[in-house]
Amino acid sequence: MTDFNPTPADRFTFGLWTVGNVGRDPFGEPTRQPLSAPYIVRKLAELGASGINLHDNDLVPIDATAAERDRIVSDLKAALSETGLKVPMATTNLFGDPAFKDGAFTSADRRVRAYALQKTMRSMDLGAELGAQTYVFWGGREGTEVDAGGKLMDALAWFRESLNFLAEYSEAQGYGYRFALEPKPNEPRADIFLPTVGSALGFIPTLDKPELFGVNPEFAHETMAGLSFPHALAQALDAGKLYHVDLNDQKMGRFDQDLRFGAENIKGAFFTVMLLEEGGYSGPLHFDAHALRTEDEAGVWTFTRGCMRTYLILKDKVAQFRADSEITAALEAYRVEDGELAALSKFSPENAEALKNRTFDRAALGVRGPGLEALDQMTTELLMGVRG
Ligand code: XLS
Ligand code: MG
Ligand code: MG
Repeated sequence: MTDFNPTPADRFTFGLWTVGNVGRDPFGEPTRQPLSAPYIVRKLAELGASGINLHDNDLVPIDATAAERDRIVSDLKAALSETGLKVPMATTNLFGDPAFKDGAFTSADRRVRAYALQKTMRSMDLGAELGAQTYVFWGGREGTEVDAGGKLMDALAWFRESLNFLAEYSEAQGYGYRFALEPKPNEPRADIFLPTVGSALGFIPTLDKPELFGVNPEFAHETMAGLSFPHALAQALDAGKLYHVDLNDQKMGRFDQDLRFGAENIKGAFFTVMLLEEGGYSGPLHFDAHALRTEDEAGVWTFTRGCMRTYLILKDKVAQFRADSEITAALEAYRVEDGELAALSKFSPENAEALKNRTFDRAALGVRGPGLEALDQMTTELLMGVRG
């Protein structure tokens, strides 16, 4: 693996909405022409991706007739079977239409909540028809600008009610979906419900079928919250709840940028790849990012290649990190073990008593330098390509 050319075995996926992003922002019109779904599929296959993901309306316009829907879906299916690309994940656009301006599952209007359920069931049908196994819920409009409506507690109950309904629907239809909640702190709402990975992990056990629900952490979203993405990822892995992942990059304190993976925080990207490769995750590696608004179509494909190439280079760096004897020795020195204390760390009344009576050399514990400067400098130099 020295050419860093991806193949489907690398499990890289992109959203139709990511490579298809036309460069619209709140202040400016699109800068690129829309690309059709079959064209995107063929291009991604050429570049070595393994799949595409979609919102219902990335593919089928919200006002399409049944006949139009069937034609669009069959054109996509033809491109999928021609290229072997898969659709591992699907999701619903519950944020674009004005009907959802004050929330979908958390709207204070029962009619909007019911419409959101209907739209999601239809979108789940579409995903299942395309073979999707993971279903993502990003609650883009589930939030508030002002709390004067007094719905903070109700909103969580309404959210729960909808997710419980949809989990039952998936089982009744035999779809077998695993659901992944995608947290985000803000944008487009001022405050979005379930703003961080930790919030979503706390909410899941309150659902009727918690085993069907995990998280879809996104690098940019945790960064927007001022948090560390690798920390969020580790907690999701530890909980056995990493059901999907959205890879991209982001400058802290900015609007939602969806930058190319590794474009900004290369060290964060490195530890992300390390966790994904070593933490037991075997799902799709999804890039939820888009080319800069400045770019033309050629820039979109440069961006696409760049995301995958950076991941593969960092995967190679992880292997180099693990094979580096000086780094391994420093890591070993960082951890201090003591057999007797390890035995005392399992609770029993006797162990508790023994630990309470133990004498520790507190001053010595505070004096030891654990070597983190050296470890971090070696990591930095490895990433800069001057080691080994
Ligand atoms: C927006 C989200 C969105 C979800 C899918 O910030 O990242 O793209 O991943 O609805
Ligand atoms: Mg995002
Ligand atoms: Mg996302």
